[in-house]
Amino acid sequence: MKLYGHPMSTCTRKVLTVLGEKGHKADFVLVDITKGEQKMPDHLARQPFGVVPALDDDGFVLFESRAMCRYLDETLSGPKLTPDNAKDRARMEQWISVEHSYFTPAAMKILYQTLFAQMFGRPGDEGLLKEGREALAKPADVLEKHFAGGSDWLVGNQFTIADICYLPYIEYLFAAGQGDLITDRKHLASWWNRASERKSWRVAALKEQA
Ligand SMILES: N[C@@H](CCC(=O)N[C@@H](CS)C(=O)NCC(=O)O)C(=O)O
Repeated sequence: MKLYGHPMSTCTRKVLTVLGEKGHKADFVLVDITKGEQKMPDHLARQPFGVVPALDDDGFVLFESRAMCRYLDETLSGPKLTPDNAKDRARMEQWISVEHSYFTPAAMKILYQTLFAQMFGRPGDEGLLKEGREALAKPADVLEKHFAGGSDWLVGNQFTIADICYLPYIEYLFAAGQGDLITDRKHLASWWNRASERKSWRVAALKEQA
């Protein structure tokens, strides 16, 4: 199995974390997004939108990181990252949808005006940063309320794909000096501490890739 990606890519890291949880490895093929390799014809044949990651499982080629996470969980041996019963599975999907629809767009808005602005050597726009922070407050409050109810993870006591989907964006919020959005919410912060200590995540995260 081959995973085409980049170690700094949030979406690649989700897939690496799932692989780590399952106790499997894929052959990692670097697509250097800093050099535009994701827009080259050979990669576009795997990922028509010209982004990373892409997965090739013995000729079965898949794009979209969340689809890869579900596919790998279902097909690989190892601990299950998806609940068995319908209600819990629906809850997992609910939290993945919250991540995709509300949390990540707001986080990316913040990151473009902070971390990524610094990387590209341009100043961040304070107004857009404020908008991003305001937008992130709502899903962060919803998560805080959920964890205040006593659950260790997003779906009761089972660590699932839903927990994994948030990790790369939160790691970058801290790297961007915006970690107060998490630490100001003590139950969300406790979950982050638990989740980010998992070996699978630590291996996938930037600091361990360097
Ligand atoms: N919906 C896609 C998003 C993939 C994505 O945005 N990848 C980023 C890195 S995390 C990328 O390749 N950026 C380079 C570019 O936009 O050219 C997925 O989940 O796989």
